Amino acid sequence: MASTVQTFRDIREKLAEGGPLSPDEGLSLYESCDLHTLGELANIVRERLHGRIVYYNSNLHVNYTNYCVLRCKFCSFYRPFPKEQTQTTAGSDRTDSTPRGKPAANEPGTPTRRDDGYELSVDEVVSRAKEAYSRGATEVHVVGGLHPGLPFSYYTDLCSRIRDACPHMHIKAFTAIEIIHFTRISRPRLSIKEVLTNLRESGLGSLPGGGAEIFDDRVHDETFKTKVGEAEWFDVHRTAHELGMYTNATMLYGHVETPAERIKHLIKLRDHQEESLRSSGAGFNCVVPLSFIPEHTELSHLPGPGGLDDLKTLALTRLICHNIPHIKAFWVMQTPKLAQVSLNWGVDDLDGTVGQYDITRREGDGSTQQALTVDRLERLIVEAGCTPVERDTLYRRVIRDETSWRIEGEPWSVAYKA
Ligand code: V47
Repeated sequence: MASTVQTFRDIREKLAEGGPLSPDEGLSLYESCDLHTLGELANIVRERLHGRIVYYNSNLHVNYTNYCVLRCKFCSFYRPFPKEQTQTTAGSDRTDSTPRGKPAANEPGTPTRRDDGYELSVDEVVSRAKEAYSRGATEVHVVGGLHPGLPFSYYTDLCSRIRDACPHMHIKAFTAIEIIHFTRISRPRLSIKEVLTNLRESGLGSLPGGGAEIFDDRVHDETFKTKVGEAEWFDVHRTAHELGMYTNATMLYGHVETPAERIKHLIKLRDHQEESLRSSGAGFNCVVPLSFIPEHTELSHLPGPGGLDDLKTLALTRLICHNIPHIKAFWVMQTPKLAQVSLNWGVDDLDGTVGQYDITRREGDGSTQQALTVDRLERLIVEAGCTPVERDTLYRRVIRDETSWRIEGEPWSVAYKA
């Protein structure tokens, strides 16, 4: 068997020539304890692509409902929809509905409560987006559970009303799983292409990467059996790419999957990217490895990944997905401190200010706000020896002064109150 030193030497040569890592090379890197060399290798790729730049954005996440027809074991966010309400709301137009319930906010240390379901009215989502836009946010990221009662018009209205209220705000919304759900609830039933086209005409700009989890049948059956599988996830992203729409891709790691299954997942993303870039031009903008947070889930007996595993996984993602431009550490899941360290392990993006996030919540963090200021994001980046660059969703530079922002190369600008 080749020594670790020899393996690293071979891989370093291959990377210098721009070659892709094989699954075996990925696995031997993951299994090696030499975390520093792994970081150094990942940084060869990252610096070739971006130098010392680290991107962040000024954004708002909105989770419009936690009602969901799925029962994913890794998820602490979903709430079952009360049966009688399914009958009264299914098929009805609830675009101006008042919110039911309140955002889930289990106190740390308390058992998961199943009685705090909520759905936000379109008015409420628009008002949150408007507030963020008026303070200079360039992106709204909207995702939610698979609500059994909201009609497809809720989602198209949501996009068109945000577009009308916030004309230059990029709407990144709906995971592939939600898009499949929309094909099922639309009347007459629409195809993936028709759903995406309708949403795009209503203002949708791009798709986030959620819902991918781990592309493996065993892991799928064990942890998210009721959710559609990888074929449908890729169908949605393929169709989006064919329509010229950029998307992101995630990997939820640190639960029941093995390191080899993680690597297989990343290779599938890389292969898909190759296909998309060859045939459509649009593709994945970034990979977002999501660190599993076990609290309040059916998998709460698992420890979740430690910091070293986080770093190794982020570095491996950079090395394996060499044809996907950006690797994002979503600081809400990796924590700001770990995300900062990862900037020297291949990561070049930190997501953004976020504003509020309801899908996951770490034990010990009792606040309902999960937000960072631009100052804090920039400080994290500078302390890591990197150069912060504010980007929009499509990784174009945002040029900002105290009262307005614009995108490099665009003729318009947006006034805001700092
Ligand atoms: O699809 C659910 C994951 C995802 C847990 O595209 C969990 O830029 C950890 O996709 N522990 C939603 N993860 C979030 C997401 C995302 C976030 C930030 C940026 C982007 C992007 C995408 O969160 C879900 C699921 O994979 N998730 N539960 C959990 N307990």
